[in-house]
Amino acid sequence: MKTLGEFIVEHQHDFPHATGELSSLLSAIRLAAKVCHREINKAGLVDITGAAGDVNIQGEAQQKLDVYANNKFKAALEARGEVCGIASEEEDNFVIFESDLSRDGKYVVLMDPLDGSSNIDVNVSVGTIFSIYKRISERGQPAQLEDFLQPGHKQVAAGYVVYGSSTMLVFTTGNGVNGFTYDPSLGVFCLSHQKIKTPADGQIYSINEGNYHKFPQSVKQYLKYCQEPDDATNRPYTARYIGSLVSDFHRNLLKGGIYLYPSTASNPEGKLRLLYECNPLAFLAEQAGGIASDGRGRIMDIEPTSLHQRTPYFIGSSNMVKRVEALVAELDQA
Ligand code: P6P
Repeated sequence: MKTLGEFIVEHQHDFPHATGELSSLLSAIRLAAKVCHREINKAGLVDITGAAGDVNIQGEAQQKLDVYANNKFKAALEARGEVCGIASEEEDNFVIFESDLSRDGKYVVLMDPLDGSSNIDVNVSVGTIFSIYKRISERGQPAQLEDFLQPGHKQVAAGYVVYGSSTMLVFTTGNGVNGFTYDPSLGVFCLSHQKIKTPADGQIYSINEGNYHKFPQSVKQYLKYCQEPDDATNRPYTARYIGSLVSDFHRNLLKGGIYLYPSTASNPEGKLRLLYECNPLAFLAEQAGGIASDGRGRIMDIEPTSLHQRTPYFIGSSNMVKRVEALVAELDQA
């Protein structure tokens, strides 16, 4: 059995420009994940579920656990000094860490502290997503917006915590994807999924088909392909949609499959946020042999223009995403 702490120490020479700071940063995320695990797993027992009464910048009712998770990850990251600021789905603007210790921090972190939180009250899995960049602005100065608006291919690390039937932390520093399962009796994350590789083909598609009539023609054609019987290609595929991105992504990563959240008439830019949902999972998908696309190009090549911008999103098994891209290209040329 290898713990996450042992793994971080053992592999820190793999980390870009390894100086031990990224290791310490990952340890801060590990701590916050344990604290959130504890609260999420007793959410039904204490009055911590339900709306916190506020509305976030997305116009979504904030769940108390959203706010709790945001505060815990923010506090854990600020306490270590490696991070000069964070951006979060739950924060209107980026947050500068003011202490002298943090002002000189080498990294910024972007996160969705509790994705899928509308599922909390019905006991469905939720997740934390995080993305780590080296700052661009001068060390010793406050973090700047430019530090947060970097394309996804500049990430130095990314990962997620899925609070499901067990709690797992899955991350990459650019040297493959590894998964750690939390053992609450010991209070440690143990290496359980080493060097995760996602199958090039899968038989699972994840999409909210309730939006069918608002989908672009290319997506409608892809759904028709998924549903057509064809023994040679193991179709019809299976529809699996939890409504919690981290859970759908995690299952598809391990088993093969594709998650689709296209643009629709009501959401022309799609629903998912580029910086703290799409880019971190894209880093993981590519490290595991998969693909993440906006339908026309690589998610991690998009040059961001705002913190909370959205993008159409197709991620998972490479051959499945490539098929969607081919349909989009075909219809673009029609
Ligand atoms: P819809 C949760 O709000 C989320 O951001 C993802 O976790 C999830 O995959 C998606 O939105 C669900 O959106 O429109 O299908 O309810």
